[in-house]
Amino acid sequence: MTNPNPLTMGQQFGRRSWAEPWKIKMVEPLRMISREARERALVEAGYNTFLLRSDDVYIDLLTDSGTSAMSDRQWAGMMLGDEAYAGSRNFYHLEEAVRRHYGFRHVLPTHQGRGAENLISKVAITPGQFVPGNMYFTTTRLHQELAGGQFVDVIVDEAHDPEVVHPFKGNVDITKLGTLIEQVGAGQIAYVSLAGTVNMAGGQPVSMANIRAIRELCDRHGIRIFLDATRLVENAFFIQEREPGFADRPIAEILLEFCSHADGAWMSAKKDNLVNIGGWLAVNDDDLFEELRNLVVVYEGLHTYGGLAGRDMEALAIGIEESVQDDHVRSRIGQVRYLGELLTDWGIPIVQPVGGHAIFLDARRFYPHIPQDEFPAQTLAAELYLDSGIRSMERGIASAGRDAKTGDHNRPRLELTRLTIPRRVYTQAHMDVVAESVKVVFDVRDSTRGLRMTYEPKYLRFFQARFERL
Ligand code: P71
Repeated sequence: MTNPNPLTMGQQFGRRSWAEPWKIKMVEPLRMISREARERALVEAGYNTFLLRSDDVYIDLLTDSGTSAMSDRQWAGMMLGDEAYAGSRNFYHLEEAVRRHYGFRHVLPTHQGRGAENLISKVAITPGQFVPGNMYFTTTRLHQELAGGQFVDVIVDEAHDPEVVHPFKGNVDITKLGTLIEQVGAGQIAYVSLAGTVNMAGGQPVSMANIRAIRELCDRHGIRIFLDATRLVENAFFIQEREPGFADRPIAEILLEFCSHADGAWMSAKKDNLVNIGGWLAVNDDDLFEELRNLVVVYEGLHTYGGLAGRDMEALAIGIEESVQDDHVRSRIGQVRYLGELLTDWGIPIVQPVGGHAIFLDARRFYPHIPQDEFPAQTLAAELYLDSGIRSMERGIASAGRDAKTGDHNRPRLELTRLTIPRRVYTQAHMDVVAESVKVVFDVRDSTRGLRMTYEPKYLRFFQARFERL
């Protein structure tokens, strides 16, 4: 039967459709294995999606980290690698791109984000100091703790509630930050650790007004602000969209202004910056840079390569340029929203509003009958894989680890399963397949049982933990 009144998806959602500002030049075939084979693969992986082989995965939404597609210009750049041990020309291109778009004076390459986190934590934290931040990120907090710091969450309360709609759920609560400074004294604050967007809150942004207010407070107390710039370009998109006065400003300009309020930034270039591997650390202060430049040779490599090949730095320099283009960011976040709109329309509980890089399924509301100690978000990730071969990531009690003092589980309010969208990789049709699979798993939710952890590693346990069905 023909549909008498066919509507495009854009029309169904009451808006003009957008399309990607690129066309496809090369394709990578996908493989889909049988349900029986997925069943076996899942048991072998201990119900942990990190332990699956990617050959057994159909649509891989584990992460947007290092999984993006590079452009023809970036691949051409790979051929222009200057693999000199010292002073590679590609380093200078990278340095120039970071200076131009993030505005910081001194730049060090690192092998990826956590390499930069290690360096800044070691240099900027004195053991016993506190590090206030807008919600934790796993690797960021661990490096802060390994350096003797104590992370303190100062994000607005709204961030912990997946149902509250707020335009800037990544904001720091200025009162919480002010109270902490009063309680422990400014000298006991290592720095403010500010991420935009906030990954664990659902990819939620920080407003320009908020960073201005943090700057003002910190200036009064002589406290530094360091940014986690991993998804700061996406953060700038939300400022352009939602904050009065920014609608007509290009994303590149907003990004630069945001960074101008900070003392430095670390970056996992595997996200916004459109490369498969890489990171960087950038600061303004000469003395601080001196220390970092000395330390980078211990952990990463000489200060002009930091663990990266020349070709990686070239692809990264070009990736930075491409990543700040308005049409790129609009279509990237548009695709994430498209998936979010479908799921919302079908009544599936997700974190609202939809953030920049992923859809976060709210496993608490998805599986209200599974207690948090039975890993509802981990269960949901396993069920999605079983249904369709889609790989997602747990972001709940398993990711939160244990309290260093009591040894008990940390029990985060957010118990989420993340469907993370790589940049420039999947099509709208893939998003349809994903939405349909989530719906199938949702429809049989009542008969789904939770998991028990059978193996627990000491550090970042979610990566290698094993589970079995209850
Ligand atoms: C993501 C990742 C990659 C990841 C890391 C840890 C557990 C699972 C997956 C990495 C980030 C990030 C932010 C905000 C620093 C890093 C570390 N995210 N800050 O979301 O999101 O960067 O992976 O390059 O070392 O899947 P790195």
